[in-house]
Amino acid sequence: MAGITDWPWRYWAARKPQALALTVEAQPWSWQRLASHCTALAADFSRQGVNPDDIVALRGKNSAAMLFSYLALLQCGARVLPLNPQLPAALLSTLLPSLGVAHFLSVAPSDADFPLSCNLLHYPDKVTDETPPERQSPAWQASRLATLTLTSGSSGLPKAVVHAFSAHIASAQGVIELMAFTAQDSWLLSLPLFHVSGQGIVWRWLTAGARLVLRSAQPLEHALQDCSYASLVPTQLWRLLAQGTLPDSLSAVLLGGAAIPLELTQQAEARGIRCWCGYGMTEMASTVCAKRADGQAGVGLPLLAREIAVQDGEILLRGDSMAAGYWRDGALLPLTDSDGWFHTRDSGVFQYHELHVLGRLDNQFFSGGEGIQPENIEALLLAHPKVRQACVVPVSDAEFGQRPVAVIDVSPEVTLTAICDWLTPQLAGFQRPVAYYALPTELQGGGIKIARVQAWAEKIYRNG
Ligand code: 4YB
Repeated sequence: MAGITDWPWRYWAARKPQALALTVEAQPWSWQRLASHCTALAADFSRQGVNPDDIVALRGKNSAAMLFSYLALLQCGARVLPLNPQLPAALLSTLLPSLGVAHFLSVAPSDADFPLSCNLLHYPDKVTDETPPERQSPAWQASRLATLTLTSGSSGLPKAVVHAFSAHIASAQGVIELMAFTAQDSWLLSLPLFHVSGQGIVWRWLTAGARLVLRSAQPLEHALQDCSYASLVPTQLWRLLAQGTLPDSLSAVLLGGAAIPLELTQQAEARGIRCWCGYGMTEMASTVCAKRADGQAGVGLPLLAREIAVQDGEILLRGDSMAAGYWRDGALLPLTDSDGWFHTRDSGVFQYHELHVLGRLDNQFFSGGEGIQPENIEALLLAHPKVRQACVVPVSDAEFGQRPVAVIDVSPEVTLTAICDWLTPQLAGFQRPVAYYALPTELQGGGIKIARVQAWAEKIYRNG
């Protein structure tokens, strides 16, 4: 694999100008066209006042305009903070000033064409009559801080995780090697750019000089046409399998973001899809451990340039893909201990020569004085052939303190009552969920996140 020595789109444009870099809907883009487009857009951003090291919030769903803005802002030397368009205005009004955001760019879903100019809002309102001088792109430097990616904590404001280009590339190299992703392959941008899983796809594409496929407005099975690789959260793959709509071109799927049911990878492998089970997180720029699905629970071993330790049942990580820190009040806060380890708060164990992720250390709760580890109940639920995803969370209860409820995604041919009848005899009284809810779609993007499911379940349970 080549060492990238320029902005990656320019690096590939210099080496294979006419090769296909991108497919947007049905439109092909060569590396040359992509590089010229990014360079023109970067010049426009810089005319509008974007300076090296400025933090630029980039809000939007995946689209060509989002991708081009992401690349062009990086080429200006700015640090890009991709934002989920669903984040409420009240949260942004606290978060953005605390991060020192200089400019805000909101990309509307209708920006389907490829604008050479996007209007930035300056933040806080920087009123100026002067047109800033146009600057040359700064030189590519792998050690430069490139992106801020939000990750939700268990409480408070989301944390902004800062990655240098070198971390994204180190992350990409491990996955490219493991999954044998080559310049002849294509990866669908199947997960959002505002999540580390979407940026992981972009950096694998740029590092390998392969082809990226962007088909934002289509159902997944259409978007996947003529793609060889995709990153999926378990629900997306369950749906494709249930609909029987897996395209022939799809040969490899990287799964992650949440526990991956064995039944899922077994079904997909039986249909000719090679599946990799991954364990990753924002702080490590996506995948840390992964393995080809082999019918055994577990997420394999650390990829190239990552290390794992398990200390007192907690998974610790370090390696070249690690973030430079969290961004707070204009400075980087370290995220490691004095030995350079990041403490994940995930509980894990090395068993049969691979890592097993057991759940979040902080998920244990108490009901009437009895300790409940939700993952134990989830594992039973996932053993039911019709349960695709399961999440057990506590809701507050006057008598018991907290009680478990089950939020599950099941195949349509089975009812929640049937699941309850099946599960109840397998559990001690205090472990039995007091309610069963269908997992709503809004909680399924990017891997199920417990804090969000818990807040949702608490509200539904309260309202009867
Ligand atoms: C897990 C878990 C697992 C994460 N078992 N808990 O490119 C990829 O690696 C990818 C491909 C497909 C789908 C998602 C991805 C990701 O990047 C996911 C990264 C992610 O979820 N980051 S996060 O910061 O939002 O959440 C991290 C947490 O998610 C971890 O600390 C775990 O608790 C959980 N998780 N993979 C069980 N295989």
